[in-house]
Amino acid sequence: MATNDLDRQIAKLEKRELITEDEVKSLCERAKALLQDEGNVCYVSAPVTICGDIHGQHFDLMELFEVGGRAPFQNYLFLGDFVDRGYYSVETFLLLLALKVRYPNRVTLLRGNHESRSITQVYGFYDECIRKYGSLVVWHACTEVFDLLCLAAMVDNSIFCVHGGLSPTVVSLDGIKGLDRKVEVPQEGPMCDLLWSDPEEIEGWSQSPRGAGYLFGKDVVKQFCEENSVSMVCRAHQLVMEGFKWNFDNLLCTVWSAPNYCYRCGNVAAMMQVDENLDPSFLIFNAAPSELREDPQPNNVDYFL
Ligand SMILES: [Mn+2]
Repeated sequence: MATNDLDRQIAKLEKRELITEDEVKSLCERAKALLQDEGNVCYVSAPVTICGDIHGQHFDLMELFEVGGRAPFQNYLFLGDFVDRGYYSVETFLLLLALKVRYPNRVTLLRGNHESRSITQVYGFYDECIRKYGSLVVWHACTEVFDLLCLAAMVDNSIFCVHGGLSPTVVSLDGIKGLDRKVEVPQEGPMCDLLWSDPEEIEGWSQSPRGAGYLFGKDVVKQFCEENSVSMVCRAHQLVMEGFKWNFDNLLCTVWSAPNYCYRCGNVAAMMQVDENLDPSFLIFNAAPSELREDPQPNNVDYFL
């Protein structure tokens, strides 16, 4: 696939125009070849803009790029949950994937708990693929890419980034690097925990109300940071009304990048900009203005409910 083909596909996907099934297949093959060689923990250099959940809100992803700047002029690290819930999971994931393939050193995509066969069959992406392409070819191609997405990232060997949180069974970076990630997200175990866990004001570990992953306290994060020479943990996975939230005396930050989540939560969204000195600052953004969007009405879409 030539670069100008890729640029043309990016231009279409930015306008929420679908690319052909054959184009999706070859884009996914190229992405798989690229991701195949990555480790479970990928290494990213600052400056970089870190983004949380997107969930198929394509108009708002374009607003994110409007506010945060475009790749390749800005480096981006997305913490997963590209699909499900919103109306444009297909266009959202394919756009981010095309940007990854076009600018591999500028764009990093981590796996979220929604980048999974079982979850997408319940929360929208599977149905959207059938509705928009009339078959499961695109869903199959995308889920094969999901299996290769990195589990975590380190920014300048200092900031540990992951979709959900930590795992009680893998408490070192080397342990995470040793996992077999190239599988469907398991229902339990360390890989599941990294994608599903949440911080909480507790000591140690506790069962998660989500039914997957764990809740973990400040002592857990403190120990993880000390033993792995990590300065802080940056993660997504939980809606935050203000777009970002610090926990545990600034040892952990949650970043959320889907404004007015599910088109009704009323929250703002954020990106964390990490500069050359590893100092974080936040860009806050709102949902794309309603006069610019043509989202279906929530009440008319069955899968949304
Ligand atoms: Mn999530």
